Order: sequence, then C-alpha cells, then structure tokens
Amino acid sequence: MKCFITFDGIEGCGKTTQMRLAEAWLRERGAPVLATAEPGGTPLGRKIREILLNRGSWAIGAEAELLLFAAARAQHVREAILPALERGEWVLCDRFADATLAYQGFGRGLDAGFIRTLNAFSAQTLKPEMTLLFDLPVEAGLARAKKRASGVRPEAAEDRFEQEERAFHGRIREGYLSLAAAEPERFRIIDGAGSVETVHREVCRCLETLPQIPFREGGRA
Ligand code: Z5A
Repeated sequence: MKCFITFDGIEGCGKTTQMRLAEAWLRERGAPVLATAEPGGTPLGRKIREILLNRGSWAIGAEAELLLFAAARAQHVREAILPALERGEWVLCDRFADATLAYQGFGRGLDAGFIRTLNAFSAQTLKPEMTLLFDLPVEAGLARAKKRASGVRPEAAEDRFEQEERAFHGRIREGYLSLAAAEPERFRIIDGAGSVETVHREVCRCLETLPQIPFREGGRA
C-alpha cells in the first residue's frame, strides 16, 4: 500500500505539525509509515542541513545552495525513501523537490528548467502521489517562526532562510501557488491559517481521497 506524500509551504506554515498528526492518523489505521524530512532524513542529509542552515559563519552562494539541497535529496531518495516504498510503507516527507523550485527558483532566481532537471536526477524521477501545500500569508508564517525562535533554546534561533527579507518569502509563496496551479491533480492547497485541529481535519479529508488509504478488517480503525 505504498504511497509518497509531501508536505510543503512557506516558513511557519505548519507543515511539520501537520505531518506528525498525519503520521499518527495513518498509524492508528495500521499503516506502516516512514516520516522524514528534507534536508535531512539520512546521516549525510543531516550534515548538509547543518551546513545549509548555518547563521552566517560562512558564505553559501545560490548555486552552491542548490547543489547541496540536491545532494541531500539524492542520498535521501536512495537510502531512505525508495527502500521504504519498496517495503510497501507510506512515506510522508516534510519538503521535497517543490521546495527547491520555490526557494532556489522563485526565491533566488535560479533557472527553473535546470532545477527541474536536477530535481529529476536527484530524485531518480520519483514524484509524490500527493503534495499538501499549506498556504497562509507570509506575515502570519514569519510571525509563527519568530515566536518559535524567541524561545529559550539557542539552537532554535532564526536560521539563514528566516533572516531573508519579506519579499523573498513573498516570491516563494507565489511560486508554490503557481506550481500548484500547474499540477492540480497532485497538489491540494490547504488553508494553513486555521487552528491545528481544523487544518488536520482538512489533511485527513485529502488523505481519504487516496486509493491507498488503509482500512482495518471490518471497517476503518
Ligand atoms: N529549503 C530550500 O531552500 N530548498 C529545498 O530544496 C529544501 C528546503 C528541501 C529548512 O526547511 C529550510 O530549507 C527552509 C527552506 C529550505 N527555510 N525556510 N524558510 P524546514 O522545512 O526544515 O524548516 P522551516 O521551513 O523553518 O519549517 P519548520 O520549522 O518545520 O516550520 P513549519 O513546518 O512551517 O511549521 P511547524 O513547525 O509545524 O510550525 C511552526 C510554528 O507554528 C510552531 O511553533 C507551531 O507550534 C506553530 N503552529 C503550527 N501550526 C499552527 C496553527 N495551525 N496555528 C498556530 N500555530 C501553529
């Protein structure tokens, strides 16, 4: 019953919160699930994540940034995602190739055609069955991220992307919406501004439309 679903959107859109809830919801129904994230999901990916999200200790140009995300994805797909799908698991992924088009393409202005080629190469042409795009105004997302960063843990302070100007995040939001408009059969746009519970109900409604949705014997768990 394998199925690959990605959770995406601008900073602070709530995708991580929602992916965790979706993971629990699927497990309750007896589905085997791999919940993973980009950049990350493998030891190499986590090292690359540390490099990418640094807070200014070294320069990373847009081209190098793109290639590092692609490298993390290539290892993630080979080492974690494809094997889980081959085992028949559901794979939930916090960000995937759409994030590269949104951030490095629409955000940084790198060539979208080249990014698509690189995405296909690094993902071994794997595409999600469904992409949940959590949409909300940039100000609302950044306010959530700021609130989280103002917590006590120093490692939770603003990362390199959170420090970008508002216009950068605006281009990314518009970019995601245009990606969704171009592939309506794959994308589901979810209003991320609602409460955690409201958004979760909407996520479940989307998941229930998938043919792979698991049922226990005798009905839904
Ligand atoms: N990036 C890239 O440039 N290119 C790529 O190819 C890839 C990534 C793959 C790290 O991503 C950066 O990498 C990211 C894009 C770039 N930079 N930015 N911006 P990440 O996904 O690891 O980090 P993130 O974007 O900062 O996401 P996050 O920290 O996981 O946040 P989130 O998933 O959007 O939201 P959350 O953690 O679920 O919630 C954020 C806060 O809001 C938290 O305190 C929650 O409790 C709260 N929250 C969540 N939902 C709600 C609702 N509904 N109401 C109120 N409050 C809420």
